[in-house]
Amino acid sequence: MSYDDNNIFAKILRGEIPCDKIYEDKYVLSFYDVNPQKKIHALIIPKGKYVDLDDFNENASKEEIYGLMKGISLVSNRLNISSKNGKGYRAISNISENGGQEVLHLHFHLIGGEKVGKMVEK
Ligand code: DGP
Repeated sequence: MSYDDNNIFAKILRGEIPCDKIYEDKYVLSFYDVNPQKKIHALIIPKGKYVDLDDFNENASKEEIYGLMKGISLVSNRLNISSKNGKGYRAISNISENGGQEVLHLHFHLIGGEKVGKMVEK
């Protein structure tokens, strides 16, 4: 699937739609999910135009991949949910139709602040 510049996260990246920002650097933007599933529900997205994790791993530079992976732990530390300074969290990336992806710009959900519960529905 090709990248659609009109997806909601592209609009957030361009500043056309506001977000509750947690962290930003050259490679990533992190903000709170508009529809939190647990006490803490953050999103982290790469600044580059990637539809999903497969697209990212295939086409992103090493720096972008490193930046996103590092960014996840940076944000978890900032939110005090990491295994080091909190009680842990779940990092999820939904991919395409069977994964239940709604917004077609790669993102990881960082969910924590309390027990997250069952990993998947049966
Ligand atoms: P997914 O199903 O993995 O594509 O999750 C998309 C998430 O994005 C969903 O949890 C709700 C969140 N979301 C959708 N629109 C907005 C928005 O405009 N702002 C913020 N902060 N989150 C949004």
